Amino acid sequence: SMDGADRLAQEFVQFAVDSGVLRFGEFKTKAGRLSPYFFNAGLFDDGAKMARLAEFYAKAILASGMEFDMVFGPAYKGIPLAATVAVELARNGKNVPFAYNRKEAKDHGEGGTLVGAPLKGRVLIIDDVMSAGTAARESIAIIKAAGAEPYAVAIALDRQEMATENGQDVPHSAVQYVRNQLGMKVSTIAKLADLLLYLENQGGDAGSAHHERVLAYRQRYGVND
Ligand code: OMP
Repeated sequence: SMDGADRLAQEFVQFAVDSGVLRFGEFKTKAGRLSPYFFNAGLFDDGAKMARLAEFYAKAILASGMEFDMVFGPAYKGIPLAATVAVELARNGKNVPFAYNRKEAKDHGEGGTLVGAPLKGRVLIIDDVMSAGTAARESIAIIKAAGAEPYAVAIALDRQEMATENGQDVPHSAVQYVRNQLGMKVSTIAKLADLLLYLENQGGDAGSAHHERVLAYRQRYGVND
């Protein structure tokens, strides 16, 4: 039988499919891989969907038991995520400071590239997807440069595929690297394995065709859990 995390993951995959966020077809990933599925968090594009998305993040974060002093949203997609998750955490009794970065430094007014609460203590990075790990590395560098501790990462989807280092595939995922090499905590709502289980339970011709293609992709680029 399913535990709470598995059930939350299945509900989330269904929500992402219903919202058009999780799609099947042919997509090129940032690392240049041809993927049979793509998760575009930018398509959680109304208030109700954002609220529900934030609930999923907050549940996964609170269930993980990770302790943190503040949240950080990397520009651009991490900004609304971290903002809405901070709201949801506060509604659940955990009100923490919130910050985000700009992509370009401002040369007037308040200046600088960081906005919101000063980066300090144990920082929880909130982002959408981890594939090869490029985005996570950038956030970690920003937090360290500010003298704070990159403590944890919360993402919606762990694609569980090989990270890249200097353009080369390596035999571990970005999530595994962040956990094992950097010693950070990672909270995920769903992962590739949950997506495969979802497709398996879908049945039908479309469901099994998608399942087959996603399995083939995992054979080529996936890592073991
Ligand atoms: P990495 O920085 O390589 O870990 O890839 C994560 C980023 O890839 C995300 O922040 C997105 O910009 C993008 N992405 C998705 O949003 N959804 C996917 O399903 C796959 C990717 C991707 O390009 O790998």
